[in-house]
Amino acid sequence: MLVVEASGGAAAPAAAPAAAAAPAAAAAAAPAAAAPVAAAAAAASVGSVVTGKLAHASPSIRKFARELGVDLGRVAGSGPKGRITQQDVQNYVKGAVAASLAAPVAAKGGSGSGMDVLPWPSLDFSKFGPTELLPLSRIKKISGPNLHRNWVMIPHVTQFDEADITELEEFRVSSNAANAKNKDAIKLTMLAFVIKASVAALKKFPAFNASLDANGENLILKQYYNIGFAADTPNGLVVPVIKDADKKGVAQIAKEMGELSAQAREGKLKPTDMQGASFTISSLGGIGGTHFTPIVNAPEVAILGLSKASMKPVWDGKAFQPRLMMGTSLSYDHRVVDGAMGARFAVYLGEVLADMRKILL
Ligand code: CAO
Repeated sequence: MLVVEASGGAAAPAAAPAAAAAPAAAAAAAPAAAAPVAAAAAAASVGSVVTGKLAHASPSIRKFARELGVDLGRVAGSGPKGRITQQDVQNYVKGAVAASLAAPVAAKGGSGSGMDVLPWPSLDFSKFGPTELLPLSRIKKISGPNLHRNWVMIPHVTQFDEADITELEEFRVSSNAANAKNKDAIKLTMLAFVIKASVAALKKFPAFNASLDANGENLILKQYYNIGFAADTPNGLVVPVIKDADKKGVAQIAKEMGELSAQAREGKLKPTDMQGASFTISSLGGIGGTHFTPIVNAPEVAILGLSKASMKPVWDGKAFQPRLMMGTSLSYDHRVVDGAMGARFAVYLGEVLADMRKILL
């Protein structure tokens, strides 16, 4: 499950997140950059002979070797009496270059020096049947690299849980029914309640409402609660943001979500509508499924996935009771949040959804 924050253009998810992640990317790249050097050094001994004796070569060959940075002590001579020829020096250099190029492949699986993966398969699919070329949408082209970065750079853990929303759903449905005759009434949505419950959990567990700083050594705790929500549009996924959700009621949040979702579907969201989230929720509750693994939207630290609620028998200590249970999937950055805290956040969120009065405590 893939989510991005847009920060420029209709869905330019990533100027800010990318900038924030850049030092980490650079850090990750550093060992990779060093690898060819090490590989070249190792390769320098490939096919060469270390004699320990003074190399037997003419002054012009010595000059040639110096210009190429070749240590003649490592070059085997093929001329009369082991004399090193120009061809020997050239062969040595060719061997060193070839070996340095091959080294990262040979080191695959054990180098620890970045993503030593095979090239993407390139196939002529028409050999197997008819095909059609469909270009990715602009949103997908922008969000793809962000999702890829977030997937490979953030050590994700996803905590699955179930929230008992029986009473909450009854309250939501009865409130909407009571307002049904008022044409200006706002339809209260489950997601709006979950945004409110999430703010309570973020306040209790501030590390979730935070970002790692650029060098990955400090946590920037945010004192605002801007909640992004994934919205499905014909062109792809966008993440509008409800600003200051802690200061708004459920009806106001539901109203803003309705407006932002409509603008998202019409492709009319402004970049500022998609910036500044401190936490994101992705709801597939209107579609189906039990759980999924949302991808953290860097530089945020966590994302909550909601799945479709269904009636389940829940043991109350004496008997099974029919309860409306909603799957929750909390993905978090394990560099920031440990497993116990992840589970506590999910449990607390479930408690709040089971009884929203907990927020008042
Ligand atoms: N369990 C069961 N039913 C649910 C539910 C849940 N958790 N959440 C919503 N529903 C039901 C609602 O009751 C409603 O049914 P009715 O029309 O009969 O009342 C229906 O689903 C639609 O719900 P909604 O109007 O409240 O909309 P929503 O809050 O579920 O979703 C929005 C709004 C913008 C999130 C949605 O339009 C959307 O785009 N969802 C997809 C997001 C997405 O793609 N996420 C994945 C991102 S990662 O790739």
